[in-house]
Amino acid sequence: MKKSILLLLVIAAFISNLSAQININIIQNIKARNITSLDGKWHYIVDPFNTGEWGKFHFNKIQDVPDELLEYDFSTATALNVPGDWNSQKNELQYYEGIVWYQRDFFVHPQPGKRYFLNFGAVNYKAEVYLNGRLLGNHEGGFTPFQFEISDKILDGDNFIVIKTDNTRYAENVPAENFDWWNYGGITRDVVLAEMNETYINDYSLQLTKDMKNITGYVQLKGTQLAQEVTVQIMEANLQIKIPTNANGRATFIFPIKNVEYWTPEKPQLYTIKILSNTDTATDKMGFRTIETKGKDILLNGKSIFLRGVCLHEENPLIPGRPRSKSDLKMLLSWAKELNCNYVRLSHYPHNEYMSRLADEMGLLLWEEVPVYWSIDWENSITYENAKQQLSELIYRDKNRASVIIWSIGNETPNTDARYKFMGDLADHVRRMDTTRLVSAALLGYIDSTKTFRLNDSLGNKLDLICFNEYIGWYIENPAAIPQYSFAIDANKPVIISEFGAEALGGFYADTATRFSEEMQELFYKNQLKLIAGIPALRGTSPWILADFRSPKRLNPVYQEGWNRKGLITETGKKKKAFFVVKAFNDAMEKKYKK
Ligand code: GCB
Repeated sequence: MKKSILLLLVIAAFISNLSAQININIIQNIKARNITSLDGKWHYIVDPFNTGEWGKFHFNKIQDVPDELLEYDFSTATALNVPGDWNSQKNELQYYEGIVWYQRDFFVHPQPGKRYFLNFGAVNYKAEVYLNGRLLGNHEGGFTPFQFEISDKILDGDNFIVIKTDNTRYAENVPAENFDWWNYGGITRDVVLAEMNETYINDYSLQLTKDMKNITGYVQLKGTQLAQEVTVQIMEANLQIKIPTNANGRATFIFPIKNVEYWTPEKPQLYTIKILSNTDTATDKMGFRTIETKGKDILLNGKSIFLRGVCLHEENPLIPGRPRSKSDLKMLLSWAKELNCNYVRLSHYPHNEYMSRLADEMGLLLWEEVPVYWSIDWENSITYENAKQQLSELIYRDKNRASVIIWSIGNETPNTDARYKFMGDLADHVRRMDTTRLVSAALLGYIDSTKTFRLNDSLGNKLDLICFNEYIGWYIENPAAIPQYSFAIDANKPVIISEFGAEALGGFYADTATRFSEEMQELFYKNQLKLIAGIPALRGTSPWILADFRSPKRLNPVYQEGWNRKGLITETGKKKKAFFVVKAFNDAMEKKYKK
């Protein structure tokens, strides 16, 4: 065996070993399995005093005899749509933070020899899940999937699920108590029931090696027939490999590629992946590309690129609320495409899995992030484990997406020793889980007496990119003053300005010196883009933000009314003047990097 192949095999085994140690039990790409959707109407009870715990709401009692005292009743309670946050569905729940109980029935005929799983795309923030009155388990973190096996609890015929959801903010949570977006609560993503064979394909990974010559990865079975032969096929390229799984159900592989076109934003080539075992088949769509940095450059498939981006919240401003379907998400990414983006920063928490799958199809590179945002309880080991778990769940879920090139471990965090330890450990953790992507965080800088922006954050040493947010011309002075500023960034790494932006109320026209006017926002972008274009290592920008978004922190009664107005697009979907300034910049950068 060639030395390089041997080394790759060792690396593949090492990676697969590490991911095996992470405590995640989720069927990869569950939507492509034998599933029943449990979306739709769920009964709900708002419970600000946690009465349901004492009243045992999880038993879902129905009054048996007329004199029975029952102080709750799901069967006659009104319903909320799932997926969907509660805030945008009921006027009286717009500002509600606390406990809401959800309940629904489902009917199933369990088949002999099959296994059954309940899978949730996301519940914000805590979920306590019961099936037929029995506790299945808990999940914490509002933006990542979780799953329970219910084979031994499912009944033939009618079943019921009760979930206690709670989006109360606490200082030890991730995110903590203070953040600049709406704290949408509830079952915000799809719920599915999956029927699996006794031994099934639980997880798999396929990655292009750094030399772009091989595909490396693993297949993980679960069940009792763990030692099998599995086949991995890349259909359109006519490639296939057969490999045995070991006693733990794991097969690692590496094989040379032929006839594979690399994935790029310009040509987002995806392949049908089929994984076959004696007891199960899994399918997926994947693209293959490499991403690395070399000095000040970001190399996609070995070629220097510029990330023409924009930041995004997972919110449909037209609702306004959390997106409720794939088409809501497609609308957001289509707006980014109209801005001529090849890149999107999915801030500040893991977005819906559909987002990265759409980005794979549409040709958008992604920055994905966990909500380690502003002030976190840095010295609390439980908080650290929570952040690490959310990060692991995100990486586990999206590791096969070609679009995802950056894992961000947080946003605008204070430069202290405790935070360095917390986030430095997160960075190390990411590198252990995934060696094929870049690690980053949106850092903060400072401005010295000569109006020079500088960075002095040792966390930068742990990261592949220099990314920072800056609001010169909005929180600091005004847009007309921007030309007086300069940047002094001297590291030999690519620089991405992960945020810069200014607010404008769509349709409010005035002069460039008037706050919240479209003209002031337009001038802000003209001056900012001129200024940052002078940074020699600039390799990407993600203006804050694509569309206006709701935030309880934005209280100006005339211009904001609970909206952060830094969108390039209004809450009704209209492009502001600044949109076209950013688009022109993107067009110019596209031309420059085509050469
Ligand atoms: C920031 C934050 C972002 C805010 C934004 C703003 O620096 O990262 O979450 O929404 O500023 O509008 O102030």
